[in-house]
Amino acid sequence: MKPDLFEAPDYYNLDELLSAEHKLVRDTTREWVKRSVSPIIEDYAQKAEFPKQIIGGLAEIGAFGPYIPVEYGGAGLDQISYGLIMQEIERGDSGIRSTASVQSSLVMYPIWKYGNETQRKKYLPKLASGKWVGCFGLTEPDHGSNPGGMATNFKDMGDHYLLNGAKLWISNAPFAQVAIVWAKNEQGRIHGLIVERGMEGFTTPETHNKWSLRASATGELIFDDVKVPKENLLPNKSGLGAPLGCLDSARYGIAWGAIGAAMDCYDTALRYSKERIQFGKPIGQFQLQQKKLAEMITEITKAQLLAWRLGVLRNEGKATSAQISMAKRNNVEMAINIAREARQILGGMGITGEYSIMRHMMNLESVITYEGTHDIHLLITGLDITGLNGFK
Ligand code: TGC
Ligand code: FAD
Repeated sequence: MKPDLFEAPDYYNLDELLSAEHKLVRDTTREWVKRSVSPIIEDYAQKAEFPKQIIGGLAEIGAFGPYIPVEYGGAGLDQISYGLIMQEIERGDSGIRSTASVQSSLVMYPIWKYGNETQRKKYLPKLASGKWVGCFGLTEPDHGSNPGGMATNFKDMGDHYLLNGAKLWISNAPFAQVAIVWAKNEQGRIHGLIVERGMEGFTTPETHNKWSLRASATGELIFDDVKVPKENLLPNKSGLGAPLGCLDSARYGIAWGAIGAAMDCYDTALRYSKERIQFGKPIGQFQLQQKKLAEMITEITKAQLLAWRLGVLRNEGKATSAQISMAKRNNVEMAINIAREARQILGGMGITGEYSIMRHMMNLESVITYEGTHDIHLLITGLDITGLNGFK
């Protein structure tokens, strides 16, 4: 792969909206990505393997629980810093951002928000330091967009719960030490359970043959009469709103992350357009290529403004789930379109692993599907503005 020469576009001087802490967090993450992700990522994507050696580095830059309080091992940062960390990591690779998103928003967040103090003290420091990696089991083979229909269930056996069922498409599953699992009790109410690797009857087979997120490990969670200690139930929230609350935080992170992937594609295509000569001129001099590049920077700038404003609203505790859906949907579509256009600017070179664009483009096919598909987020906006439910 070519050396990482990334320079971030900032067409509207958005840096002026960031605090000194935001810029420090962003620049530290950017440097770490250049040093620890860029040199190895293409190789790991080609091998379809998650680079486990970067877990310690992710913990050191504060990517595991950026907004979790310091007393539990988190970085105690605000929502804009969290977003900037996701942006910079996804600039390197969406699969690496996935690992950080899942750990922070889908594992640490529910333990912090819905767990008790004993659970917080037991799990959060281990997760923040990267000693343990977690995963989040909501999706099932027959329940993807409609998680409320889930079949995974647990029974109260007096001194423990008995868990049965299966989850599919779970990021980090093949190597995670702990899983937050969403399951129905005998009354059909959804609860979160903390399931640890090693519990009898719990297995995590890996999902192979992915053309997307190849540097992220994906798998199943299978529960065959797993005895879960009663103290592993998250006591402070139940119902579908509990897992959806975690998704709000992760979807917000993706709205920023997608900007990172788009910026990398744009920056690569811009540089290439000035260096590649055809018909005696740099291809960047041709109007058709300028149209592509000008539209890219316009869309990136709009996405940056959307994410920043959403971050301000989240810092004030005012962002709605529907606002988060709009940003996730818009920014991921923006990124995938830019990846496709940028790939064309590189001509044949665009399909090789010498450049990051094709990897970003394939990764974004997962990002546009997970955490709520592109269609589901449109329907969330539709419901919000009309009051009419288009899902069912
Ligand atoms: P609905 O009746 O609308 O709602 C059920 C209850 O949930 C509440 N609620 C929310 N609460 C918090 N945050 C949200 N975003 C919420 N949205 C809804 C709602 O108020 C209600 O509460 P209550 O108290 O009245 O019961 O539910 P529904 O069954 O009609 O479904 C709605 C729908 C389709 C929007 C929802 O189920 C959905 O978002 N589906 C998409 C599923 C999804 O996003 N799955 C993601 C799995 S995790 C993943 O992909 C991780 S990838 C990680 C990585 O690698 O980065
Ligand atoms: P389906 O729900 O079957 O949807 C198929 C199509 O139908 C989509 O186009 C969808 O938009 C459309 N559709 C569905 N319902 C409607 C409707 N009401 N109206 C109109 N159109 C509709 N899940 C986890 O729980 N944890 C994870 O860590 C995780 N990681 C993932 C990693 C990867 C790489 C991938 C690909 C997925 C991951 N997922 C995870 C699962 C992901 O969240 C689901 O794939 C996603 O929610 C969609 O579910 P589905 O694949 O079953 O598609």
